Amino acid sequence: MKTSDETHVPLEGYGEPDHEEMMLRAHGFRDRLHTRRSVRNFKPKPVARDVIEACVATAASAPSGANHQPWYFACVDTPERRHEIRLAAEAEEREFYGGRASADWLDALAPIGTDADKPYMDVAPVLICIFAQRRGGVDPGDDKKNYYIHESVGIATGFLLAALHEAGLATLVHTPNPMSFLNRICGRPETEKPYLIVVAGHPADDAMVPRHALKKKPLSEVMRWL
Ligand code: IYR
Repeated sequence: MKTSDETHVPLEGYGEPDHEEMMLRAHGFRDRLHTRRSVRNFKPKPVARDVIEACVATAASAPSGANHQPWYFACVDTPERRHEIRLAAEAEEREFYGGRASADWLDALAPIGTDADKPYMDVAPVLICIFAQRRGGVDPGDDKKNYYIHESVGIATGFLLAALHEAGLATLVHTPNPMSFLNRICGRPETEKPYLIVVAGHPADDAMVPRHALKKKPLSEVMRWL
């Protein structure tokens, strides 16, 4: 039996399930995540902070470059601040839809039916503003260079979306560009890059989602064995 030393501890948590059990779990997780949709119609019903905290804890357990955990989750649930974010985001989106976006890009978005209005940012109870830290380290107060920031924060965001979905919440990834206004509104330093906003809450009873998003590529197009 392995024992702990200065730098390593025994691995825990892997039960070596048999094939049947693995398929059961893999299919179960696949089927759960297949029901996730990007939702733009929310209920104004509040979500308890401890639910969001548990989901952020899942996100924050993600692997990261040198385990520096180069992320910060500014969770906004006050209506005034959500409104402030909405107004700033819509200002950028008006520029985007009004000329900054290429014709190709607008064509690609047409089936989703988005425009510069983001009323759901006032309606959904929580906006999770994710920041990527260029500097940091494992311990509080560290000021080391961080590595693979985008990869790390992207993985953590995936964990977060899966956790929120599993908790029964609808989500939308929103990326106004540029979004440096988030540093000001969330009080984050300039060394942090706003990565994206995850809008979270209960879906509206009459929520509709784009048919376009149901079309997922078959496995044969996204993978092969070599
Ligand atoms: N950020 C804009 C535009 C947008 C871009 C992509 I790529 C999308 O998949 C969806 C929207 C907006 O939120 O409207």
